[in-house]
Amino acid sequence: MPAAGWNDEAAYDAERAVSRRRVLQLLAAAPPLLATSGWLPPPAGAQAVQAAPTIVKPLPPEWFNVLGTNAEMRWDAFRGQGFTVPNERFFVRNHTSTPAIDAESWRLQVFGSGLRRPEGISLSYRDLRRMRSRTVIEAVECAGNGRRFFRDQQGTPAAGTSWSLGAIGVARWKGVPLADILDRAGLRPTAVDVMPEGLDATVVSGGVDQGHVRRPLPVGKALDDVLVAYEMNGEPLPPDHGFPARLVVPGWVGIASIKWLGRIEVADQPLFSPWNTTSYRMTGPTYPPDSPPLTTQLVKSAFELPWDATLPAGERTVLHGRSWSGVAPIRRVDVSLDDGATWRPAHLHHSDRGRSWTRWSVPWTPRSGDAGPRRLIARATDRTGATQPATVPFNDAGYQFWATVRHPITVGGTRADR
Ligand SMILES: Nc1nc2c(c(=O)[nH]1)N[C@H]1C(S)=C(S)[C@@H](COP(=O)(O)O)O[C@H]1N2
Ligand SMILES: [Mo]
Repeated sequence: MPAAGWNDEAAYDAERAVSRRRVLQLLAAAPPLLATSGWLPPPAGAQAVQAAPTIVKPLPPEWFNVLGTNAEMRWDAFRGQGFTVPNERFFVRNHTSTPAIDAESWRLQVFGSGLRRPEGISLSYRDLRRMRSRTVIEAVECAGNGRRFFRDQQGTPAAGTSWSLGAIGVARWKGVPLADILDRAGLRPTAVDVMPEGLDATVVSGGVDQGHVRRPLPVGKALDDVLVAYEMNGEPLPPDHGFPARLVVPGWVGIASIKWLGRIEVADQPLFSPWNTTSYRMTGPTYPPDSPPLTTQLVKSAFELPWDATLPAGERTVLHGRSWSGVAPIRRVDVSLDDGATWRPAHLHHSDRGRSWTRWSVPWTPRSGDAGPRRLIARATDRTGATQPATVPFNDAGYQFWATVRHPITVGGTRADR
């Protein structure tokens, strides 16, 4: 069993059956799989919904908001889904474009001054799949998830992709512990940093080529719980999510979980890249110039409800949502139905006892006296006692908006009124 608290096998099996059905539909609609690469071409007719050409999978607008080269999951479309996010609904964050990689010729190079022999080792896809595997349920969440609320709730827009709360997904990942790969490569006790690098196109920003997407991890984290994943929810990694192999770095900002892994440098001195120096650090009025690179994600919550939903008065509804933290499991969730004036505890889903998210619900029967616009708020607390604040200090790049989000709805008239 996975270490991270998978307790909902029935829901998992149901999801897997659905995704298998979906694959069969795709196969029926599309040319045969390119057997060696696991590449799944988009089904016929997908062009109509393929708004971001840098992403390979279909992005139906009822499941995704497309934002530049990225696509966020719509929380309103996620109502009633199981614990994990099916691959076809998982958000995508691409600095450039999803590459097509042939698994037969693919190699993972592990090298550097932190190894007994600096030339290191080269692993094939088959080598990787033959090593001892581990399966975990973990979230991947973008550091900028919730960014638009710096503007919408606090009046200060931040630069970057204007995510709502949908730049998170939870999946069941299978792969090889990075610790085992480093062990096989001959890690020296003097090793300090481990830098995974992607095979997607290099990133050009302001006319300067920044090289391939890469970001160092301290060796302590690399040896702790990091996975080199090759399966996502029981299928080979989809092209958009890092085929043939990606890192999954539990609890940390999504940029740490490098997709389309090609090289891992292991060094006996600190390593640097634009992604731990220029970006993915806090900068701005209240932050010191030497703020450290971002690591763990903070507490957040989302309702599985349309923005500006209308709920009829006089009818019982059950509000659903999820809360998560990269630091510790969720201990409690409080919900306000009146913009923060009063709070009631949400009912937590008993089977969700992991490090990734926790589902919750709150029953509510709005009365006719409640008619009109109002805001719903969910506020989660994790087991370290960290509770979502009402506001957070601004930072230039809009990272880590973990304040409570005020979700607008309207209570309509009773059925008799309408
Ligand atoms: N090689 C590579 N790895 C990458 C990225 C990328 O653009 N290239 N984006 C990162 C960011 S910022 C995030 S949030 C996650 C998103 O993972 P997903 O697209 O599978 O949801 O991948 C990370 N790994
Ligand atoms: Mo990200």
